[in-house]
Amino acid sequence: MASTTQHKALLKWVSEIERMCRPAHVYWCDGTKAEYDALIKLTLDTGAATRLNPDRRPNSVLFRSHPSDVARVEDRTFISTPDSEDAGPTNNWMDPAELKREMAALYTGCMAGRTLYVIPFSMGPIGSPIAKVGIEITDSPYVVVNMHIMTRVGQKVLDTLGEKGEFIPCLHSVGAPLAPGQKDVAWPCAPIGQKYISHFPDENLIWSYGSGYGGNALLGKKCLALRIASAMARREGWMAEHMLILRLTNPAGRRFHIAAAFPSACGKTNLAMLQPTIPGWKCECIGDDIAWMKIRPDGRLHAINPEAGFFGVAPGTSYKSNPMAMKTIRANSIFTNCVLTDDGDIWWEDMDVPCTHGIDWKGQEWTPDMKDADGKPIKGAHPNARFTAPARQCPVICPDWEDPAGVPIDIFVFGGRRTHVMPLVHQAFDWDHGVFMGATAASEPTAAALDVKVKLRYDPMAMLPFCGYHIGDYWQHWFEMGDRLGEKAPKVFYVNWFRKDGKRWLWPGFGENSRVLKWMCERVEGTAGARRTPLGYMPAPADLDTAGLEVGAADLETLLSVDGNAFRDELDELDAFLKKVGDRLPERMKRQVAAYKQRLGA
Ligand code: GTP
Ligand code: SPV
Ligand code: MN
Repeated sequence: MASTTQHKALLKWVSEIERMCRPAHVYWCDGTKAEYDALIKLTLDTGAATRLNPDRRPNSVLFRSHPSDVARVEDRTFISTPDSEDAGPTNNWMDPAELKREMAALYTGCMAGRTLYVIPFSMGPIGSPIAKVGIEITDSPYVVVNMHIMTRVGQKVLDTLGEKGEFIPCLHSVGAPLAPGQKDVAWPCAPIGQKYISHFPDENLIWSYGSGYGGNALLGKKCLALRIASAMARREGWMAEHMLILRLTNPAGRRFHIAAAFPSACGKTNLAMLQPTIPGWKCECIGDDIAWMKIRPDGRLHAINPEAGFFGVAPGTSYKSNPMAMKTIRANSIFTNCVLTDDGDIWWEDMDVPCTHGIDWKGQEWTPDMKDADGKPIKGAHPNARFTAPARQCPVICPDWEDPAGVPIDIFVFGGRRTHVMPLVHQAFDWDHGVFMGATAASEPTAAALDVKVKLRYDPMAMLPFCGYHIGDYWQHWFEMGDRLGEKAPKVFYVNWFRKDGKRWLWPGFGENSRVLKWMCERVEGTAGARRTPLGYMPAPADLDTAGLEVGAADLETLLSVDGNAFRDELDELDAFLKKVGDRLPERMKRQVAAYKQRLGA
């Protein structure tokens, strides 16, 4: 398609990029189904994708990435502000001029032999006062079809933009120019040292090079909706968070809206689509990864999901663990790095039925008994294999999920993956304590980022890889949002579904997590009991609805108790983490740390 916009700044930007990247063709996306189908057909024709058996998985395809391009690359992610101080201690910084020079050299001629796609997209319902428009330029048809599902793409976005509307330019290239006559590979990308995921928050600009995968390439998601948006949100007085959003309705019909921040691959999609195991409670999904929140005239914090689809972790997803996700991906979905079964469907580890033979994510013959050189089982799907599916296909999508005004948040939940130490749930004494809880959230690493090698890392508000500015300023922003919200601020909780005893989970998780959410709602209503601990308020076993729950009394006791020694042992690590934040560590955070140590008797 040719361009249909009269927006001068947009046309100028696209032609500048075209001059630099020198594509063979330029194509403006219209967001239609015909376009989606044509691009899927293109990826099938070139061998980039495999069509799945339409009887088993209608209108769905499987992609296999290059084995080096399977997740976000945090070491190659940059926050480029004029002053290095403003990126803060948790981000990689480069001088904007230098970074642009380095990247421009790579971008020069990088789209040779390829098509430059211009994708006009809206994060949030088109026209919502909370939504933002982005324009992604990419040379990857995989990115275009994924953006079709994950965002709202098309002419309507250009119409909303008019001739002068504001947009966030997002430039992406897989970084693999084709010489004349050169045959393309299934998954083009650049070597790791040439990958750059760069953000210029002062200019609202994103430049990504060298990776075709997920958050590195679908620039509306982590780059725009979190890194750039978090910096905008601070300037403009709102919040952009790595949070799922759900609506829980109790048997009396009262609605509670919950937003929960867990690090990547720590349970957001699963909680967002939760099927309560307790009678009479209903759960509906609004979003599974990102929340944009503004204080509305009623004084409350309202959240929208800026995305339109789910880019979810595949392994572990099953009818047993997350039936609603399984139903969401029954058709019209894109799969990346899963097993291809002999009957042309997809499979991954811990799916309901075992797979006895297939083609693994590397394109090799695979059986479940295969072992690597160290004798460890070879996984068929990559641990960060993903599905991309339209949110509207989720059977429990909330009828109000696209309400431009958003939903009022009652409860914030923080958490992480801790096999030891951290109890099942606790509640903050007040807002400032809640900010402290979120700020000091920690988790064991997962497959969602390639380069995290530590045993445990602090991941404040699950935003460590996604905060587009100084983390100390980010915490200060949280404190100030609390001041503005006052009595209407959400109540804050912390959870850990991942306690283990050897290989055994202490807590069954998934649908049973509804018991913990129920306790939270009852705390908000003032009806549930709790005991005071050094961490915060915690339920005694009797305060939790355990009817029909198959967890032994001893396990429950472990899950609901605080091992003071274990927390005192972690104080040195905590101090070291907070010291890194330097002189932008808010005074209110220092007071929280002191109070916490006092409660622990340290
Ligand atoms: P990102 O998309 O990377 O942001 O991840 P996420 O936070 O949405 O994580 P997701 O819900 O996809 O869960 C990641 C993994 O954790 C999956 O393999 C799940 O099966 C597993 N998981 C999720 N919830 C639970 C739970 O309550 N208990 C246990 N044991 N595992 C869980
Ligand atoms: C995450 O890593 O938190 C994700 C997947 O949601 S990605 O889009 O690749 O960032
Ligand atoms: Mn995520």
